[in-house]
Amino acid sequence: MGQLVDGKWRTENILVQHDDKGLYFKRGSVFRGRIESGAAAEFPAERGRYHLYCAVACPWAHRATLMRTLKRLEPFVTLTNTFQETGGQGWSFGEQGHIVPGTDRHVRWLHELYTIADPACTTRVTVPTVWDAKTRRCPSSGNLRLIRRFEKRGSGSSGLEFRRPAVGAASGGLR
Ligand SMILES: N[C@@H](CCC(=O)N[C@@H](CS)C(=O)NCC(=O)O)C(=O)O
Repeated sequence: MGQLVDGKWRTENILVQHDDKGLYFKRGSVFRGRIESGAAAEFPAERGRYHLYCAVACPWAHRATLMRTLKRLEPFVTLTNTFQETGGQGWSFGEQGHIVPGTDRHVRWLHELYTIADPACTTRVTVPTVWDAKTRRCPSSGNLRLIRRFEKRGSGSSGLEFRRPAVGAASGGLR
C-alpha cells in the first residue's frame, strides 16, 4: 500500500517505516472529526449529507456497514464500496470512476477525496472513510469513531438526529 505525503500519492513500501526494534510505525488517521447533533457541531447530523466509503474485504469497514444497517441509517448515509487494483493507487472506484458528492469532481482513487479535503495532507488512505458533501471534507476515517456515532443514533438528545424512516422501519427485532 502507498500513502499520501504532502498531498501526493507515494508508492514506497511503508512497511520499511519501523523503529529500532522493528516495530512498524503506523501513521494515525488525520481525520478525527465527529458527526453530532446540534447546529453548533462541526459536522452536524443531516439527512443526505454524509457518504460512507468501504470495501467488502476490510473487517473495519465491515463493522461500519453493519452498524449502518443495524441502526437503519441506509436512507441517510449513502455507501460506496471501493476495491484494490494491481498496481493501483490504494482504494479504487474502478475505470468508471466516481463523482465526489457535493462536487463535480470525477475521481478514480479514494486518496483524491482526501486531497480535496486537505490538499497537503500526509496520511494513509483507509476504509472506512466518511465524506461530508456539504463542506467537502472527511469528518472521519476510523471505524470506532464512526461506530460510536452510529451507535448513538436515536438515543436521545446526545445522539444523532437522523430520523427513522416513517413507514415500516421500527418493526422490532434489531434496532
Ligand atoms: N484504524 C483504522 C484502520 C482501517 C484500516 O487500516 N483499513 C485497511 C483495510 S482493512 C486500509 O484501508 N488499509 C490501507 C492502508 O493502511 O494504507 C480504522 O479503525 O478504521
